[in-house]
Amino acid sequence: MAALLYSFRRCPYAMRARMALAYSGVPVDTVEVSLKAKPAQMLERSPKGTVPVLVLDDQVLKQSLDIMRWALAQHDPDDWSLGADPAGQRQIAELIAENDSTFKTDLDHYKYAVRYPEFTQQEYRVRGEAFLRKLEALLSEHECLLKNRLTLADLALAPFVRQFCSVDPDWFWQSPYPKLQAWLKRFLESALFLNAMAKLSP
Ligand SMILES: N[C@@H](CCC(=O)N[C@@H](CS)C(=O)NCC(=O)O)C(=O)O
Repeated sequence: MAALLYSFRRCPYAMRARMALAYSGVPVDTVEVSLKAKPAQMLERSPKGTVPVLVLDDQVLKQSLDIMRWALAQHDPDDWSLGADPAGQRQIAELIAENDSTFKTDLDHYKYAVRYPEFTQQEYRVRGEAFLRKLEALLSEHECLLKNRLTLADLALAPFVRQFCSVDPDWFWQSPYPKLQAWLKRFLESALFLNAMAKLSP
């Protein structure tokens, strides 16, 4: 049986999983889910009810990062996982952990500022900019986040930076982060991203 992916097109976690699976070349059947009407079969397999979910013959992966890592363990032609570089692997893990915790919180506050009225949207943006500055510094050293080529970190983070940009694109594209802008632009124009965003009907 081909692997089965439950996905939601605009979800940044699902995007990173779709890109890693496409890159690995593993055949996958994708089911586009409506988050308002999740399929019963998906909920049976993963009661926590978040996407993405990857159903394999012998296991069900319920976290986007597990799906990315599983895909790369099947086939990683350009060594995105930095297989022979334990220090690089640690850097990947740390960057993704920071993205998925503090930056994701700052992003949600910025994006949904009306729901968090203690601070203004601009104040939430300023919080998120700490991470943008960190990425800008990394991108001043190499073309991609950790090397002069893509690693798992770029693909795992880019969908979230894209969301941050989308909250106020005029602000983002004139912000003092030129390396980050160029990196995001390359990502948005990449075949990997464009193919992962191709429309499927629910
Ligand atoms: N830690 C999970 C988070 C996934 C997640 O939160 N996905 C959101 C969509 S972007 C979701 O499914 N939310 C459930 C809902 O909105 O009902 C992962 O990495 O896969």
